[in-house]
Amino acid sequence: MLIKQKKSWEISENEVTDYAVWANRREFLKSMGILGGAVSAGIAGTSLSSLGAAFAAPITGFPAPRNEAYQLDRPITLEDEATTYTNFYEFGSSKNIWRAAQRLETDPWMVTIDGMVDTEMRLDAAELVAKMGGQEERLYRHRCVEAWAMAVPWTGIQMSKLVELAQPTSGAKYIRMETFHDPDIALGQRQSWYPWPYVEGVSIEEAMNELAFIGTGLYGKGLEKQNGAPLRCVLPWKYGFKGIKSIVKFTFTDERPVSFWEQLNPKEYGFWANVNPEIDHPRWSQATERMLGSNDRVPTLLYNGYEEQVSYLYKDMGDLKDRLFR
Ligand SMILES: Nc1nc2c(c(=O)[nH]1)N[C@H]1C(S)=C(S)[C@@H](COP(=O)(O)O)O[C@H]1N2
Ligand SMILES: [Mo]
Repeated sequence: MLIKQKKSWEISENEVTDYAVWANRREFLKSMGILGGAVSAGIAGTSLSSLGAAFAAPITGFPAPRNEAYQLDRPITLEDEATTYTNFYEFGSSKNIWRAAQRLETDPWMVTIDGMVDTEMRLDAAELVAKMGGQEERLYRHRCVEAWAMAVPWTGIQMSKLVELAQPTSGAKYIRMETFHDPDIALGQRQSWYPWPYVEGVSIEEAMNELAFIGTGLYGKGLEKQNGAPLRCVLPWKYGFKGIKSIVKFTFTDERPVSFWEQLNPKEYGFWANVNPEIDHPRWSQATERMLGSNDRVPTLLYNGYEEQVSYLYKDMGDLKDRLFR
């Protein structure tokens, strides 16, 4: 059977429809006088967010067209493995938290973009996705610092589109990202020795790299809660802990953010955290990794196999150890 392959830049019919639904919703809000003066207020969309939350709809547009530029060197991990073996400390420190994560309410989901930007914004996740221009699917490798790995089809949006939307001021150097904080729902957040909420960060240069991705889906569907619904970060050349889940805030700043794991243990979890087989974790080797669903170990690749795309980001950073791990 001949299947017409969509080019990566072609927008899918799904997304066109979704955009129309979204635009109608805006029209509806406008007709009710809710959207009226929002833009002239200090924070654009404030009145939409407080009143509009009730109208929010989940992110749609799945499956999104696959961007064939991103290929894998290994089989795709079974969906069951990737959705039942997850790290999400908000719901507990074991890998088996997928049931506990179902308590998270992800619709509506308000996201704040603030800090060193032209106009601060507060808007629901689906609206943010629509404003960034729709989604695509990419096959990426994923490497946890604990030396397990997977290969999965993410749906999402290139992170550069967030930067374009936010219009950072010239002094901004980093994006600080933050996960929700709700210990009533996420019982792991009652463990007071962790520095909640989970925080991560990237330099704006990194965010502009083509691989940096805001994930909204996995296996052609919206993200499962345990995988970080409704939107998370995906940085395939870095250790998985950089891929912060269930993001509620993007702050543009001139100060390097201190990540959750870095704050807990800076000797073991550095800010840059680029995958490197030659720099061992203080407590284990990083030379090999185990693919989820298998007991075999395969060699770890420098920058998780994405050296060609990302090495320019770190070439002037000095000491190898600092540049590749810390
Ligand atoms: N908010 C939050 N984000 C998080 C984590 C977490 O505990 N909390 N764990 C990280 C780690 S260590 C990894 S390996 C990836 C795992 O993503 P996955 O469970 O979807 O495979 O999420 C990262 N993002
Ligand atoms: Mo991880």
